[in-house]
Amino acid sequence: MSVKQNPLRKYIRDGNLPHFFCSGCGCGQVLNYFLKAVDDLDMNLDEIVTIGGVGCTARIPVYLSTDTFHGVHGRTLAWATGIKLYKPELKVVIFAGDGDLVSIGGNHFLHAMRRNLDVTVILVNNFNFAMTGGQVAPTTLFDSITMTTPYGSKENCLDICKLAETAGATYVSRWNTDKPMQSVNSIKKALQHKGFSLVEIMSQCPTNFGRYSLKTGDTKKVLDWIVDKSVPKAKAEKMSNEDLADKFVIGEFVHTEKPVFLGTTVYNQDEK
Ligand SMILES: Cc1ncc(C[n+]2csc(CCOP(=O)(O)OP(=O)(O)O)c2C)c(N)n1
Repeated sequence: MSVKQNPLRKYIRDGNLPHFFCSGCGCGQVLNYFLKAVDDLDMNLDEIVTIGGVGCTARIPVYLSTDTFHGVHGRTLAWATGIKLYKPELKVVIFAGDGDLVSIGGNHFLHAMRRNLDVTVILVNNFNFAMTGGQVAPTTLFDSITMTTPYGSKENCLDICKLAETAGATYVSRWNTDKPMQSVNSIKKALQHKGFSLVEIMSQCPTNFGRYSLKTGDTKKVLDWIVDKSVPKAKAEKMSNEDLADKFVIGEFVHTEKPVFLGTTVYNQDEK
């Protein structure tokens, strides 16, 4: 009996499987959505550079057959800026966890959006610092119990899409791992977009977020929690701020055009 191989397998870097994600983690789903988008758009992997900092999400590029930069925590946009200024023709895609992007990497994130740097950021928001064992993150909900907030977090949770909208990102959307088609479509739009694009995908982390905050390691229960809290944009527009306080609005928030940042001098290799 022959086993039919997943056609997206051709984009996976030889020799790097099995992956290191925990059972039930959403990072594999997000990797799959990205590859589906690349395949649908018939993109040439030689023209894509993928970047990850440090974290579970940041490890996604390690499995891809693209040129890949896997570096240090929170500095993905600094490398992306360098790569884009040197070779603007490359498509640069960052995979970042919420801690990587808006905690240690927050300042880079803010200024890359302000400049409208031409990169795509795929953010996996699992509401905690997962790789290091489930510490509180800027996306952790108020009063949530985490490994470092045993009495509940007393910090307000950051809405990353709202921040992106305010800071000047030109494509912004948010989905969850229960919305595969919407996620793939948004990644496709982001990859075709000229300017700073952000696709946030809320994702289940049963191992740490589930265990500490929801008192369950059951993947379905963690995903159900995310789905229950997700409100489509059209419905949210009719709800009060109070009712939306602990909800996550999903949908497309920004899709616009603005000049992109190319630095002051762009060297073309032929001109050197
Ligand atoms: C400069 C630096 N600070 C802290 C760490 C420790 N560290 C490694 S991964 C991580 C958290 C990752 O969380 P997040 O970015 O949300 O990604 P996730 O693992 O949840 O996907 C931290 C704090 C590090 N490796 N380098």
